[in-house]
Amino acid sequence: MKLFSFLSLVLLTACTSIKSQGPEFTSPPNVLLIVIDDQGYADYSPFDHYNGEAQTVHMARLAKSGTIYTQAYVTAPVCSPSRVGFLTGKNQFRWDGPASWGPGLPDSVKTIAEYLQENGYATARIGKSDLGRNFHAKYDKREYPLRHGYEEFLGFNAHAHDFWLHSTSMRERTPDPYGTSAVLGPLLHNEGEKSYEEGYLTDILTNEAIDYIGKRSEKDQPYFLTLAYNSVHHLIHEVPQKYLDLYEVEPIDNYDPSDSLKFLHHAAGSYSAYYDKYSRLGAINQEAMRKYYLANLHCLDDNIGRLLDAMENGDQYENTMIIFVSDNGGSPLTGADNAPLTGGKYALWEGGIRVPMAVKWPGQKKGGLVEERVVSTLDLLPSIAKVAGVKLDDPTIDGRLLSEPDSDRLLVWKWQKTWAVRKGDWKLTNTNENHWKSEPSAQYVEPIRDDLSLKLFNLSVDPGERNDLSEAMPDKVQELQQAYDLWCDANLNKY
Ligand SMILES: [Ca+2]
Repeated sequence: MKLFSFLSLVLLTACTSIKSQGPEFTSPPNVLLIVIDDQGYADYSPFDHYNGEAQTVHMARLAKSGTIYTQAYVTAPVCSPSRVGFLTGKNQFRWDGPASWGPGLPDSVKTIAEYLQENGYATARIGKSDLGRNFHAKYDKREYPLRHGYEEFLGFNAHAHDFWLHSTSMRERTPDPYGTSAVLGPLLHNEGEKSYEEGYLTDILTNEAIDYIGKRSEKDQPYFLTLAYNSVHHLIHEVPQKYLDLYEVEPIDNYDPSDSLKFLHHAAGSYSAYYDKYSRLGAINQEAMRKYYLANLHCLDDNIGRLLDAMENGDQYENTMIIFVSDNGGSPLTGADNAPLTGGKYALWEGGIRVPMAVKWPGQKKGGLVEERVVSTLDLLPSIAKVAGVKLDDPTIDGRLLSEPDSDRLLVWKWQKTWAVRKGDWKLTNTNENHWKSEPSAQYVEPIRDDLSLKLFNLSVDPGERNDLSEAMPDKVQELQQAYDLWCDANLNKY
C-alpha cells in the first residue's frame, strides 16, 4: 500500500507540474540534445532499478533539475535507425522496407535541425552522426549533417570511432582506417577534417561543446546543439588510465599498425581485426568488460558534469532545454546492465528499446519530476518544435508532445524479421534472442524464446517479459496484432 501511495503521489505531482511547464520559459530557448550511445537501463542512478554501480551523478543533475522518463522508448534497438527516428519524429521503417541498419534519410523527410534552422536557430552537431548510409562518402550526401540542417559539424559518420586515435598520420599508417563499421583518424569538420595528435574523444567532444556554447552566449540568436557521444559504445575498453585504476582493470594496448608484435597479437594487423576482437565479450571476459564499461561511463559522466558546470556558470542555463537520452538499450555484450528488463541492444525486448531519458525544460522551476507513462524519442521533434515556437504541418510525424503522454498510446516497432506493438500495459512481439549469438559471446546471453512466435506480456506487472500470456489470452493477441497490421497498412511507405 505504502509503495502504491508513494507512486501515485509522484505520478500526480509529475502530471500537475509537467502540464504547467509550457508558458514559463522566455522564447525562444536554446536546445541542447545530449545523445548517449548504448547506456543500460539500470545504469542510470535516478531510476528505481538503478544497480548502484554506475557513476552517473552528473547525468542525475538533469533529473534533479528536470523530469525523468521511466518508460521512454526508442524506435529501434540499434544506433542508425533509432537516430533517424528521433531526428525526424517518424518511425524510420515508414520508408526503410528492410527495417534494418541502413534507413538513410530521404530528401523529403525533414529533420528537427532543419525546422529550427528555418526558424532562426544556429545549429550544430558535435560527435557521432550515423544515419545508416554514406558513412564515408562525406559532404554532399543527405546523411551528412551539413546536408540536413546543421550549419556546423565536428565528428564522425560511422557506427563507431576509436576513442584515442584521431590523427591524420595514424590514418595514413593504417591499412584499413575505416574498419568494418568503425573509424580511426581525424574527425570530420564541416567540409574538411580536424586532426588531433592526442586526447580522448569524450574529452574532445565536451571541450568542443563548451567552446560552442560559450561562443553562442555572445550572440543574440538561440542555438540547437546536438552533442552525440560515442561513449558507452565499443570499443568500450578504451578509457583514460585514471578511470581504469578506479575500477581496477588492466589497460589494453591501443591499435598500432607499426608494431610487429601487435600485428601478430591482433591476428590480421588491421584495424578491423582489432575492432572485432574487442567489440564484445570474448577476448575480454564478462567481469573485466563490466569494469571497462563502468570506467567508460564514469569518464562520460565527469564530462557531462564539466559541460553542465560551464552552462550553469553562463547566463543561458535557465533558458536552455536540455535533453539527455540513450540511442538504444545497453548491450550486455559490452558490459551494460538493463535489469530488470530482458535482453538488450539488437533486439525488441524491453532491454533493447527502453532507455534512460531526462529533460530539463527551459524555465522549469521544479525539478525531480518522474513521468512514468509511455513516451518515445519520436516525441522529441514535436516537443522541441513547441518550445521553439515552430509550427509543424506534417501528418506523417509519429511523435506527440512529451508534456501530453497518453497511457493508452499505440507504439509500433519493426526491426529486421521482428516486430512489436505496445498499447496500454500490453506488448505483443515476435522478437527472439537471435542477435550476435555467435561464439564466444553466445554463452553470455541467456536464451529466452529462441523463435519468432508471438509472445504477449503485461508490462505493468512483468516489465522483464518473463510471463508469456499469449496462450492464455488469444483475444488480446488478436487485438494487438490487428492494431499493428492496421498501423502498417495506413503508414508504411508514406513519409
Ligand atoms: Ca547505440
